[in-house]
This record gives sequence, C-alpha cells and structure tokens, in this order.
Amino acid sequence: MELRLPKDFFMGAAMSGPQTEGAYRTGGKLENIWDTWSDLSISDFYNKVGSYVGNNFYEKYEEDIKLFKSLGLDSFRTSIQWSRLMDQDQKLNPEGADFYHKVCACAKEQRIELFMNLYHFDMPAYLFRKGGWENREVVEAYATYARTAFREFGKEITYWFTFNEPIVEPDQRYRDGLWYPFIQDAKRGMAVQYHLSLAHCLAVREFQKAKEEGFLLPEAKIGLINCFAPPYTKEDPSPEDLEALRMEDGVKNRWWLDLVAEGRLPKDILETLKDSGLLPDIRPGDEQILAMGRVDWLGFNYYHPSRVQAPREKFDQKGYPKYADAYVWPEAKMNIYRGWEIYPKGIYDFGMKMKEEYPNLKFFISENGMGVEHEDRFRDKEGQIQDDYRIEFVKEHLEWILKAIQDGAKCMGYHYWGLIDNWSWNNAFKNRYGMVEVDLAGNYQRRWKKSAAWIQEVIRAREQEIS
Ligand code: BGP
Repeated sequence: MELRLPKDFFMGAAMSGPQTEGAYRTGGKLENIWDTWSDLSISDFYNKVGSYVGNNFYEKYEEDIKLFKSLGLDSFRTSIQWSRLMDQDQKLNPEGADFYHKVCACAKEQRIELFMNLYHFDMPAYLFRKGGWENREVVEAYATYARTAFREFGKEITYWFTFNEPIVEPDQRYRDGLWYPFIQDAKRGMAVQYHLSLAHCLAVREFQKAKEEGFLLPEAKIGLINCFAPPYTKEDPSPEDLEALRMEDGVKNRWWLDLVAEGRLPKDILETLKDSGLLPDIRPGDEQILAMGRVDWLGFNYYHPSRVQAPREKFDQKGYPKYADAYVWPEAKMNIYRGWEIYPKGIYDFGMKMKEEYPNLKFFISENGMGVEHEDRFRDKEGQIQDDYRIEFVKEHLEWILKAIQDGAKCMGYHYWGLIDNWSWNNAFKNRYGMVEVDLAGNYQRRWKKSAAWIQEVIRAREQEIS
C-alpha cells in the first residue's frame, strides 16, 4: 500500500469547549448539565475531577493555537458553549461572545482554519430543568442560539457544525443510563434522538437564512459530526443477527446519514419503531423541517466498530422490544484502558459505504485518537512520554484512510482528537489522548509527547511516504 498524504488533505486538531475551557463560572457562563452532575455527585468523576477545569484553554488559547501552528496543522475544531454564549433570557452574553471573538482572531492571525461546532453534549442547566431534549421548546431555544451564533461570528468562521455526535446523548443519558440523568427508557431515548434531529435541521435553516441575509461568508459551510461506528455481526449470521445489524445501522448511522444527505429519516426504521411502540411524536410540518437537514459535508468520528448480534432477551425491562446485543469478536484487539476495540479497517469500510450509498457527500475524519491511562510509565530520561502506541494507532488509521481515498472515498482531511490532553467527561483525566501532555499539578503546562514530533514530520512530508 503506497502511503502519501495528498497535498490538499488537511490535518488538524479536534477539541470541545466543555472539555477544555474551564473557567466554568467566569464571564457570565451559566451552569450546564456537566456542572449540575458534578455538583450533585462529584464521586462519579474519576479522581473527583468535575466539569470545572478543562485544560485551561480559556487562559491558554493563544499558546494552544500557536502550538497547532508549530506542529504544521491546518485547522482546529472546538465548540462554542451554549451556556457561555447565551444568557437565561436567550440573549447574547457579551462577555462570552468576547472570548470566542478572541479565539477567532487568534486563529486568523496564526492562519489556522477554525471549525466551529455549536453543541458538544453541553445543555445549559436551566433548559435541562425544562425537560432538555425531551421538550420541543428546547429545540426552539437551540435554533435561537444557532441564529445568534451565525450572526455574531458569521464573518469570522467559515466552517460550522450543528452537533457533535447527536447519537451519544440519547444513548448515554436516556437509553443506557450511563450519564446523568441516568434514564433507561428506549422510548424517551427515541424522543431525544428525534428532537436532536429537528434541532439540527432548524439550525441548518438558520444557517441558510443567515447566508441569504449576508451575515455569513459566501464560502461558509455547514456540517454535522457523528460517530458512525461501522456495524458488523458474526461471520456466519442468523437472520436474527442480520436483523440486529439492520436496526443498529439504521438507528445509529443511516438515521443521520439519510437526514443530512437526503433530508429525511429512514422509512424502514420508522416502521419498525412504530411496530415496537417506540415511534417519536412526529407532528404535522415536521417533514418540511427534516427536509432542511441537508448539509455541505460530514464529520466522521471514528474510534471503534460496533459488533452486534440478535438480542438474547426479546424485551427490555420496560417492555420495549430489544433490537440488538453487543457481540464480542474473539479476535478483537482492544484498547484496554478505554475498553474500545481498535479496528483501523473500520474507517475504510465506512469510506466505501459512503462511496456506494452517499456518493455526493464529502466527509473528513473529525475525531480519531487513543486514550491511555498512567502515561507516566512511558517517560524517558528527559521526561518526555514515549507514546509509540499512539503513533502506531494513528499511522494505521491514516493508512486505511489513504487506501479509502485511493479507492474513491471523498475524505478531505483528518483531525486528531484530544491533541492536547483534555477532560474526558466522567473519566476526567483518566485516559489521556494528547500528543501534547497537560501537567495538572504544574499549572496546566503543555509538553510535547513523542507523537507530537511524529505528526509534525508526517505533515511536513505530505506527498511523501509516511515512515
Ligand atoms: C467522542 C467525543 C469526545 C471525546 C471522545 C473520546 O465520543 O466526541 O468528546 O471525549 O469521544 O471519548 P472519551 O473522552 O469518553 O474517552
């Protein structure tokens, strides 16, 4: 396999506001759902490190953006925190806006392209108390927030994204009960998933309006970012295993792909949900809203595949039909710290699926990375973390991406997730993703790991073989 990063293949860093900024009560920032959970039960967070700290990006954004430049990166994605930009009356918070203006100005000065996402699992607490994504009023509030952001930063940002991983909150908070408010209810999860879909579409509508009215740059683009874990089942599947695969793929992947490529939700999945009593409340006029959901391009976060089989039990504890159980592939190579399978070929399989089924939709790898615990073990005599495992991980994924491009996938670039160590939700700083270390005991000082120099070389050698 010949390995050349095409000249126009961009490389960048992915991060998010709630995982990096810290300063959780500075500049009029409101409480968000992570602050609420941290206040309620701090021992749910690894080493009792709640949502308050991030990696101090609020203070260090200039240093970080310069660091991206020194690595040779072209772009960097973060998110605006809804709870920082807007006040409780859904009006702009000027102090919050000021911070993001400064980030935009710095990126411009460093000639780093900013990719700005509007939502990364960070619902403002006052809206969560109104029912969060279960309440359509909150969907409207999100559209107001998106409109405000487009108009405020329209001349400073070219690349916009409505959501990061809209599948995660329905799963983690409402179906699997792993994140606050710990609900295990497939019906409520479906309502949340549906409302997030409508919210995405309303934001795209606001984007188009803002563009028509001259608030945005003419070349501005809108996208959606999701984790499309390519689904697999057993090698010799039963019809029930194949049905589990259809539903897993349908609810987690095709749902969003059909929405952003075709402006509708997959009919076969809606039918199955109807038969199962899980159909969300679809109201007159919603079809027109969904039709607005088409985007310019897509972000594909890839960490691991999803392997499923027919469910052992037919119904869950609430009496709703179960559609799939996890299947542990005996040959799986694991990231034991995160409990995720490492399967670089999944990125290629997704690329081929896009080529076959959504040939007009361009995409980029918007997150990919490896979180490892106790990286102190890997320090050399000079104190630098020798993260060869991370180099191997990224190299293998880049190889498969390049093969996908050679075979016709429209993959435009790659963003490494957590380029600088950041706060991983309730895992806090347990698993470190960074190519750059953050010293929590030393004023959040940044220090290159071995992989930082490696990626710098890879970028320098674009159009040459990766060694
Ligand atoms: C993605 C999220 C990121 C990031 C990453 C790594 O799903 O978009 O926010 O956290 O996963 O996962 P984790 O931090 O849980 O290890």
